[in-house]
Amino acid sequence: MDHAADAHRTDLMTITRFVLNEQSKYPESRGDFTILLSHIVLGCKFVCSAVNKAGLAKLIGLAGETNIQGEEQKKLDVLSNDVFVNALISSGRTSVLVSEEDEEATFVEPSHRGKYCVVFDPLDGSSNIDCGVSIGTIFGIYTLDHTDEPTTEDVLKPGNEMVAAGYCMYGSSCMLVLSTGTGVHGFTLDPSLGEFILTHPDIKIPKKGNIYSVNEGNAQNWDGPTTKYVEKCKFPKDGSPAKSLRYVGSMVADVHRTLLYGGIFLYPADKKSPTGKLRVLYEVFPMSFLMEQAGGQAFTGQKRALDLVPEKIHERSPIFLGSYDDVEEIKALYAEDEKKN
Ligand code: FDP
Repeated sequence: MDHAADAHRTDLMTITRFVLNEQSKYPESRGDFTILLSHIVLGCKFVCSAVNKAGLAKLIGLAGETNIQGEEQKKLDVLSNDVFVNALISSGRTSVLVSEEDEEATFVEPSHRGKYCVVFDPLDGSSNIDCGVSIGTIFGIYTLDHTDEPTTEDVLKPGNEMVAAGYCMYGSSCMLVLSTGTGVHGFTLDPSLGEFILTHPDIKIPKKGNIYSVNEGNAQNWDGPTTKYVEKCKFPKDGSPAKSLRYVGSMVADVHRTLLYGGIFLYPADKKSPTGKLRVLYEVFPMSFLMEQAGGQAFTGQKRALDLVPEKIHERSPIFLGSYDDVEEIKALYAEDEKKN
């Protein structure tokens, strides 16, 4: 009998046990983060279940509303947003919530307030819902550093001040990837137990990868460094093999693959969208936080992504993230371009 394998099967490291273990390293901790996380986990399980039965339950299709970015909202987006807002408020551990689906930040009633601010995209990649492709929830967590009335300033902070970030991918399996600033850990939902189990401890992104991931349909509008970089991926002049292209069009899925296999994910600025498409607070920051914690890098075309200081809650930024060496290459091209201009 393989005792080690048996112990692995019977001594399960659930996400709650994992976070409690982490918490025990900080004697002053009162368990607030564990409680907050358990509410986020609940939201993820609910959305996972809704995504899985979307076709059956007629949740696919438009909800008949448009969100603040002018995009059509899907029924599942609306449902996911409601689920997360309710779960986060009822945790009693949050004061400010910023959701991709809500124009304004939500300020929690004083009776339910706590010391965290959560920024999130409840269902990212919504154009992929109707065809059953992987989608996900992305979140980032800040601490409230005062006891005055909370304001949006409490979340208009650089990503390097986040205390935790993660995403849940609703794919062939449901996986929650989390960092509390001490590495990146992946948990897979065991549907029979209804628990996220640690399956990918201490994820490290390969130093260099052989995949690039970008919407090449926008190529005619790219700037010089992005165009040169993608050209290098396809026609390398140093004798290295050409990179493979993989693009799901769902940030969580594209970033998840990049984290596990290495390579680079880019959503650059272009002439039509000079500030890029992806949102700083709940797309760029959490994914950049995870990339850095896994040993990779995240760059905006100008600076380290986590050093951006957003001025608006729905601000956008170009983003290049992934394997350390691959991001170094794009950084060098932007530096060269800056010297010329
Ligand atoms: P979606 O529009 O389907 O919601 O920001 C949202 C996002 O998806 C990301 O998940 C994804 O990486 C990106 O937009 C895809 O954009 P393009 O369709 O322009 O490639």
